[in-house]
Amino acid sequence: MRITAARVIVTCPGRNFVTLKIETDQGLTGIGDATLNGREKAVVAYLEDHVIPCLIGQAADQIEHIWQYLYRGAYWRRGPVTMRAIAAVDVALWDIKAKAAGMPLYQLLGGRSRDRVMVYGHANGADIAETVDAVGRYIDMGYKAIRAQSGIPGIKDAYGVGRGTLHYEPADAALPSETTWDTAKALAHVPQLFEALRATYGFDHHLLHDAHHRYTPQEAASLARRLEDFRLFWLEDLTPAENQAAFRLIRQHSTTPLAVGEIFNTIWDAKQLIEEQLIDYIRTTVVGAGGITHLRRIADLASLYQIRTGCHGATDLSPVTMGAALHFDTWVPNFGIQEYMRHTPETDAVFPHDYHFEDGFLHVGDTPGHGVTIDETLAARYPYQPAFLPVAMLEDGTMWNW
Ligand code: CS2
Ligand code: MG
Repeated sequence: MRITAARVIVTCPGRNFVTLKIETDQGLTGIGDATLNGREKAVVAYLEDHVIPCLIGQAADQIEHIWQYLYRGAYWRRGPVTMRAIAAVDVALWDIKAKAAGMPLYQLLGGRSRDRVMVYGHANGADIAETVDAVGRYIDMGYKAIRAQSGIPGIKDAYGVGRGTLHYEPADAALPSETTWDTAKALAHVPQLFEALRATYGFDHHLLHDAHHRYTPQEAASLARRLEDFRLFWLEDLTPAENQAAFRLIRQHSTTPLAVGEIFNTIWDAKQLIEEQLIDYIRTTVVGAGGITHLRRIADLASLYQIRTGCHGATDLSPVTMGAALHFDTWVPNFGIQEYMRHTPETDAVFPHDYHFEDGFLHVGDTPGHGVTIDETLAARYPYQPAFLPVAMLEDGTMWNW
């Protein structure tokens, strides 16, 4: 089976998505997600100018060979743009291979390790009271695990507090919107949020929190220790992880479980974190870390150290990624949890899929392939809209980590 054509479909049903569609000489097609929030057009160009010309004529069933060709052949290795382009090709080819085999993708990976996939949703509010109510709504929807983020007194546009009750999209302007940060105010506030949540709902539900790279290692260690009594499922992205060794300090002071990795794009970004057991969950994704082929390698390394997967699943990862991730989650032995920020009805209409949510779990479908398609006619009705992620600054104007 040979690749005869490939094209990039950009659509914006409320937010931008970049999808690669690969066609073969046996009539089978496959799709992969290539969305990089705030930098979508960079991946479009990388695919159209530097990847697709190399795919035509290649054997569609040689997934590993093509992965190695695109990774080693680029010479300039790694990075979010390159690895998302490779991921899109990889997932489209796995989709085709599973269709050719007449089986859902999870069967091709090795079959079920579980009958359903535990997910967590995003509850947020302008203040503690609103966030407590929002968590209650997620409990009423059946969620077993809920991420809680609240506005922080004195901080403009604190991370994770969206507009509206269910859907949150941070890429909100044609140029980066400016938000502020103040670590002292955050360190004083976050423990109060989880004290209120545990006092209201007890310990029957998993609670998670995303620190979104805002703290220094010492501040991160302090927060992790102060939250220990509230028994979080995880504290995420506590401190920028370019310096993987920084997590040693956090580990020395706290047993709060740690999750990192949504912005990682290869195994090398996490190797030290995993080998030194500095984290408990690895957040790398199908779209962000080179597709199924590479994510499988990361999960296998993590399993040697009893580290579990916790794939990122924000709205800026398309339903194609969610679908492929669910097949991965259904197979991977060291599964932890799957993030599930619901897409809007407009997005779901552009990307018909066979997975469904029930009582706090996502259930993968059994359609051959990854179970997600794209309605190209509908997609064409939503042209690309420039959208940047915000930037964050300290109150004196110092650039910080958004
Ligand atoms: C967040 C993301 O869901 C999360 O854990 O870190 O929503 C992140 O802010 C976005 O994916 C950025 O585009
Ligand atoms: Mg995050």
